[in-house]
Amino acid sequence: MYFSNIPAIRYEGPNSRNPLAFKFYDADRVIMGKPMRAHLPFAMAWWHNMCACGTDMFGGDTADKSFGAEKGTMAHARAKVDAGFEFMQKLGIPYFCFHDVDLVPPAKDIRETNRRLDEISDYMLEKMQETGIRCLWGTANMFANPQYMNGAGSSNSADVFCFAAAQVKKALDITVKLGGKGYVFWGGREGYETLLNTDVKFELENIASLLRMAVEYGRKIGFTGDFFIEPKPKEPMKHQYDFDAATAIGFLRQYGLDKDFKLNIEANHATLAGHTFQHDLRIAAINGMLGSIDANQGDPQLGWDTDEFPFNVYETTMCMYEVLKAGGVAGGFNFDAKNRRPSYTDKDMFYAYILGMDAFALGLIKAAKLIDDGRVDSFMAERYSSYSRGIGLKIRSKNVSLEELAEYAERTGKPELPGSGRQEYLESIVNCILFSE
Ligand code: XLS
Ligand code: NI
Ligand code: NI
Repeated sequence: MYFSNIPAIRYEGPNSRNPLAFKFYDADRVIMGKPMRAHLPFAMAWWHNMCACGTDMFGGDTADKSFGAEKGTMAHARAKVDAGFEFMQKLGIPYFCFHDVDLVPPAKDIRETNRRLDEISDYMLEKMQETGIRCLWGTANMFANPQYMNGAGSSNSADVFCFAAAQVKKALDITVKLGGKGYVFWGGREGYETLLNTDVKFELENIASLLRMAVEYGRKIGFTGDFFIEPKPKEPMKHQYDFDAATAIGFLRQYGLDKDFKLNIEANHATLAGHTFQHDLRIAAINGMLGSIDANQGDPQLGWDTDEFPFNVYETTMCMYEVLKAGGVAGGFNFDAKNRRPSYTDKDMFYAYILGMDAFALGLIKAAKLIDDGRVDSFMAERYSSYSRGIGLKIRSKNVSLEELAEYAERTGKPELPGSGRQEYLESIVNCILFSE
């Protein structure tokens, strides 16, 4: 036991003062016909929770995640598995997500790294069978190794491209072995710093080739889940190709990848793109591409991917509103989030997940109320009601020409103003729902 001072975390309700209890996440509570656990398939991100120790650009580790073993060894890799499963069990988290390099220390030789991955995934499978915890998605880290300085699929080096292919192949093998529901491509360094040295079209074509080969190989070895692109506009590169949901969807369609891919939308990435989290969720959903969610939040005062645990209930409410409207997500809610650097103790790891899971549970409760209340939805329906009759209906049924519309306009004269948007009224409804029982 690595967290022997931490009990299993239970639901105690909003009045509980016990920091090691859920205040809102009540797994069995039924909301809109489904228990919370079914609405909110949470996942633990291996990299932040089991690996990241608080190092930043100005200083080293604050947290100790050696779990009693020497770092960089297979004993440490196994200790992380033990600690990770204990952590997820204590919180009732049903899934995990991983990068290849989160699981084992990479060796100098890729064959040895792959052997280590085989070994650790055998051990993980045992733990999965024992606990019932499952894999949400896997991915390959193709951004940390210096060889990826110019990207993986977008690299100017064909040899680097091959190495990336080898990594994707192995990460897919391990994902399939662990029964992962999805496979993610976050284009870590798929982007550029300057157009003076970058052939954008060439790089985009190469990325598409890598993705197509991944789909072909994945299907061949029996992967039936979704592939995901995780859009992000910047960081580490100045320009990243998968800027936002709309851009990624355009790319997938252009290269015929849209049948196999959906999107993994991360809150902090949407806000870095100058959108709200809700915006990117909506764009993904209306295109049938809302696959999975990286649950975190950014900081409006900081311009980078701070990957904070979600705390802002307005945001989680609007997220869950989109998710409920979309009929749920096929994937899950992966806490791609890390403790703040000064929150470095074991307890903080639990507090962070309790905060995040509660923030989403509260978001779910409030979003269901918003839908049930109906005022926002009925205002929206009313707002477009001129299209449900007469000339509007003709426009909707695409059963009219430009000439006919022009004639109609001349006949009716100047149109009336379109009706108030009532934004402040709607915002006050949201506040009433958020801050009443
Ligand atoms: C980084 C990304 C990363 C992906 C997985 O900003 O969010 O953590 O989710 O590679
Ligand atoms: Ni991120
Ligand atoms: Ni992410």
